[in-house]
Amino acid sequence: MSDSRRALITGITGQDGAYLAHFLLHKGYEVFGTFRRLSTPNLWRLQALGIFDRVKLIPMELIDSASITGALVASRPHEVYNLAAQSFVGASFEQPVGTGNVTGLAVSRLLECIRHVDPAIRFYQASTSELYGSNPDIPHHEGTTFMPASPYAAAKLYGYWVTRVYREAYDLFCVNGILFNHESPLRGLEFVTRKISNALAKVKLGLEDKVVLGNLDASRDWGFAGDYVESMWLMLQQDQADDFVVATGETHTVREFFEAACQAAELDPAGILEVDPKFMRPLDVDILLGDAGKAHKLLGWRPKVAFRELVEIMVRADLERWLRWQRGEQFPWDAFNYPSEMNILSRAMQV
Ligand code: NAP
Ligand code: G4F
Repeated sequence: MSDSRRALITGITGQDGAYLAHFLLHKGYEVFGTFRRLSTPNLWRLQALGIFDRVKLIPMELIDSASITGALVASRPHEVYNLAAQSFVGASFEQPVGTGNVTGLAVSRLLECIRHVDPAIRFYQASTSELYGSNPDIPHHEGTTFMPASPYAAAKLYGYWVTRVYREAYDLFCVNGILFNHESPLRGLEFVTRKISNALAKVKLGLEDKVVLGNLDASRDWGFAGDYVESMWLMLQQDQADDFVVATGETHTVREFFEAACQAAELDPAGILEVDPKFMRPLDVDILLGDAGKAHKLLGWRPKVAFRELVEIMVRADLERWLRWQRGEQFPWDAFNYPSEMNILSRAMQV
């Protein structure tokens, strides 16, 4: 073990895990991260950021307390960032029990292990704006009433409260980051922003002729993931454990995101958008808009990338990927893991 500060990131293979690992390495941390055993490893984001060789990977499964204890003992962290979760709201309607276990109950497993292994560990819980759900009272802030509107949000509500309970009952340094949507070129392809940037890149290159979406009227407060991971770290550097909203303070509909992305790709939006009810949820969140005033004041945190720039970054990145793929290049990328991309990838290969 080195003398530098050590961080353990659960879910290091995900979007935020990769950006946070990158951020902490730059701060001089020794970074440990957990991954789960899959039939095909999912390490493309760490490779894309060029940090795969610099992080120490530990196998861990959130439903297995023994593996959580094992990860804590192996890494002896000063800070734990709990980012691992079943994080896709849509899937939580199909897997409500599994989501409750992994996204909710697992927070108790982690906190209980921390309490016994080393109660001095500082703990960050990835809470979410989805907690506000159907509460129309915007902008949402730390005092706004939670009204979860999905099994995912209900599970996160459990995680939020149990984090507070351990703070108060056992005096552990535990915080909730109530982060509003944050996106990037490393976002999973099932989330609407990346789905749009990826689909428009294919339309631009003549590989596809339309983009098929669900609810176009939903409105989200979208920021850049690379900015948001800094707030996680800042929360764990404070004298007092507390909970913070992290947001841009701007909200846009899915339709607006689509139109901005068309502009970035220099495509005419007319005629290339289709709505399919299969992408509608049994219950959706109409609008999210965050007031990050407390984070501005106490953490000194502010978003750097604005909406238009975020859209442009994402569209540019996906265009570049499909161009590289057309040139036959090999590079870290997720399209090959998605059934939605398979017919295009295989059709083009036969040509
Ligand atoms: P993500 O890309 O979906 O990453 C989720 C991570 O959790 C992945 O590393 C995944 O591993 C891991 N994981 C899933 N199930 C697991 C299990 N059973 N055991 C161990 N690991 C498991 O999500 P993200 O966008 O980075 O978000 C990070 C966290 O912030 C999540 O908790 C999410 O709910 C929360 N959050 C996200 C946002 C946002 O807008 N991005 C906003 C608020 C809160 P695999 O790679 O193997 O799948
Ligand atoms: O991109 P989404 O799937 O993200 P959602 O549901 O807001 O959840 C994300 O942000 C949360 C923070 O608020 C995180 F806690 C959570 O882990 C995740 O990162 O959907 C955004 C909106 C929804 O209203 C959805 O119904 O876009 C709408 N939408 C419209 N068409 C679509 C689609 N969503 C997806 N995924 N795919 C569509 O075709």
